[in-house]
Amino acid sequence: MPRSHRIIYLVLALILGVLVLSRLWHRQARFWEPRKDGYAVDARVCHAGERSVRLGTSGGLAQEVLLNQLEPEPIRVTLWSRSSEVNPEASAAVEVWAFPYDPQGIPSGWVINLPTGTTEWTQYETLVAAEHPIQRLLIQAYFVGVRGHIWLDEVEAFAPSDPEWNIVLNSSFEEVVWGR
Ligand SMILES: [Ca+2]
Repeated sequence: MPRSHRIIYLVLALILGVLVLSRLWHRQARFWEPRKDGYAVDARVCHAGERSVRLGTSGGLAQEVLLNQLEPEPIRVTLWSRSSEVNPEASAAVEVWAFPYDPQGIPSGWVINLPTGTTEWTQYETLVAAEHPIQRLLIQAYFVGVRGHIWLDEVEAFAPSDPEWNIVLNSSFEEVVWGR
């Protein structure tokens, strides 16, 4: 095989390899696991800092936070969200699940409904007030629709005993890692 052909094959193999890897690996927000079809880190649209996350139809993400409460204490969860051309029948929400220490215990859930249609950045919140001490909190967002995008930024949670301490990690989606 002529040398020039070998170089062409090598370049084509490299391009193919990069394409395959970029399909399998993409940027993720640290500490946020994708759900369903996942999410995209958006460096062009954000409410604070330089990034947000964008959900397409069938998108989702989640983070589990260890609280290890000794006494029941309400947790205030706040977030910013905006939407673009989301069909009105779409179902989009952030669910907050509070898990008790007892593995057989039933978790309590709270829901923040996210906007449909086209909306500017708006802040939403809920108060998670479980009857029993919370061992861990699961915060998960999902978007089930047929068209449009929903953005999230500054997903934060605070306990009244320390209202300055946001317990959600990478809540503004500024820390980015590569992942699948
Ligand atoms: Ca941000």
